[in-house]
Amino acid sequence: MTTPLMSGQAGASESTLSNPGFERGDLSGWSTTGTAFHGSVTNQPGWGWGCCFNQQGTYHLWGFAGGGDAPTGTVTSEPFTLTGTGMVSVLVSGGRNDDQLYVALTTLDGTVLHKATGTDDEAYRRVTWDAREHLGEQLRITAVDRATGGWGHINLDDVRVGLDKAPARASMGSPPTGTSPRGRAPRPRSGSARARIPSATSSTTRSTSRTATHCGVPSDRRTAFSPAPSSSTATPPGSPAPHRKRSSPRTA
Ligand SMILES: [Ca+2]
Repeated sequence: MTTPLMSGQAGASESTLSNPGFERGDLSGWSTTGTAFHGSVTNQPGWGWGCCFNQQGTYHLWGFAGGGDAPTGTVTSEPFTLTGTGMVSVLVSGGRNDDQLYVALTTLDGTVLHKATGTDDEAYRRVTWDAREHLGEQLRITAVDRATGGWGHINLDDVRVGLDKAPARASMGSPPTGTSPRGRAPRPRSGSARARIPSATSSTTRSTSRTATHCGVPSDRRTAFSPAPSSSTATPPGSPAPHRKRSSPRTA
């Protein structure tokens, strides 16, 4: 019912990434460590007992597909130059663990600028990062999986570089993380312009402490991440909420 703010339907992203949405059906343009993402590029629309991932296009990176939850590892994109609007957005889903499962925007030396974990849900949601202060720089996208237990996987699709407009809300942070004591459901606040984008200050000498905060991993799980835009939910039109299939009820 809510219409997406951003036109996520726009086919392949125009970025300098050669395979930003895994539409080549493989991991070309990406490099891995470990085994978590081996065999994880899939065209599956659902995860077996539920549906749907709602990936962009045909293929996506389902962290579970290769070897389940147990394997660990990383997958990292080739470098790209941040151009256009300075926004970088990704589709993320999978397990929720801010420290062990996340997709990150990093510098070439691996410094994390922004990151987002899953929400214990396989359905993708779009996360948009305002990276305007890094326009012109070379960056990468990395997915990290250090988790081995239940929900120990992270999924990624459709990296969009410099295409999305700055969201109406602050996008400094990342989506809700597992460390939030307030629970997992961000309160929908339709229409409330909750935060302002400090566009005027984006080119000024903003204190680097902000970047440092993100890079340095918040000391004691302070709420460094603002809630995700509630309007870009992972529930697309026509998609039933994922539910567990129970054993079929017995009828007389
Ligand atoms: Ca895709």
